[in-house]
Amino acid sequence: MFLPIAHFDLDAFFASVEQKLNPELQGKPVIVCNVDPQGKTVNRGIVSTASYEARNFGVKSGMPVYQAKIFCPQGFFVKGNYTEYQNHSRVVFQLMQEFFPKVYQTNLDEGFINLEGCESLYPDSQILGQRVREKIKEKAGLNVSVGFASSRVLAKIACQLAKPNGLFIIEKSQEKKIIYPLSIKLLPGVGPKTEIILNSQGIKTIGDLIKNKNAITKSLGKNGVNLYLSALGVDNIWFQETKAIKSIGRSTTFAQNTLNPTFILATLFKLCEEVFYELFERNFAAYHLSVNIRYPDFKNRQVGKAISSPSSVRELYEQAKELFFNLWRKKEKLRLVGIKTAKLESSKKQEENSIHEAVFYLRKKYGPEIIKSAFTIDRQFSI
Ligand code: TTP
Ligand code: MG
Repeated sequence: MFLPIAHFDLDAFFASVEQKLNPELQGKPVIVCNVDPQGKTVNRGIVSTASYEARNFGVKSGMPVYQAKIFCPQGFFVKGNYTEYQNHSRVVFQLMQEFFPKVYQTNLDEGFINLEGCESLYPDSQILGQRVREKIKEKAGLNVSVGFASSRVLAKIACQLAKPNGLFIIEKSQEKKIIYPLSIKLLPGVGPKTEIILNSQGIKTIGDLIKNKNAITKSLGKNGVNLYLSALGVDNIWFQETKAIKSIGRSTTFAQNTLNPTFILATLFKLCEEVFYELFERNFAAYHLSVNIRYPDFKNRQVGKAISSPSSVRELYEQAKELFFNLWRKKEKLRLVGIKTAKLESSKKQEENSIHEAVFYLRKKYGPEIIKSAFTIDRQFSI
């Protein structure tokens, strides 16, 4: 049977890349943590993702690392390697683009394939889904789950039902039977807060949500309308094909709270480097910049401004630094610093960018540590 939309999502993505690169980790509970600027995992950080072996112990994305260590003391806690994740992601998406004309990346590790018009080429979604899974395993060495359905939202739900390492197809005639009894947690757009609100209204399943249209539009407004459409399997605004990346940012939680400006600025510089090279890679010009800080009591402050698109890391950093000093009063300890660029527009690569290009390729090939600004060397190691 042919279905027009496929959704694919790599399994335990960061952890699977770590397991692939280090065979000793295969079959083991692996927990990828965000890392401090010295490259060490920190108990104060959070879990980026956990391998399915670690999930059996209750470890989840977003959990504080210290808690993950309580749940799974025998776990292998590894620091992330974003460059490797980007490289693996690129292999997967290039492969998909070779086979299919309409591939839409929605995240580093997930995307849709629109197969409308391809019915005679790929008449059987079951066979196609297995081929996609085999190809990704063969070329990228990673497990992927795939869902097929008549719309994007349903294909995304199907993909969750396929996990881990599986294939799930929701045929048109089976939609209600499959979707209605599912927990609202599986409906895209329902996060922990929305779940609490819906539960308080006695709404636990997607079927409940459909029966309570008025109640949810009252409690959730526009989001309620979008959720209602999703529950019906209709692609609302969240699923439109043009939905593009709106911002690119990075943040770092310090290993210890710090008020050392040299150290904080070196960290800010490193974040600027990462963001700058991601903008460069994606061919984006950014026209808005914001800086955020978090205090030890978890209070956050943020400030932003319009910028002319930065043409070097240094330029981005100088603007970020200015914003940072608008926010931060010396003598205040900080827990986290972050930057975000937004108002992104596609830009043409310029010939004069050859230095950036050279640095970019060195970073891609050998990792971000291969070439550093003198500004960050040494300064990062003193708190
Ligand atoms: P997900 O696709 O949400 O999760 P996953 O690939 O680890 O596991 P699965 O899809 O099998 O459920 O996210 C993709 C990657 O994004 C994930 O490997 C790590 C990163 N990530 C974070 O850094 N923090 C988070 O809170 C989440 C959810 C993901
Ligand atoms: Mg995934």
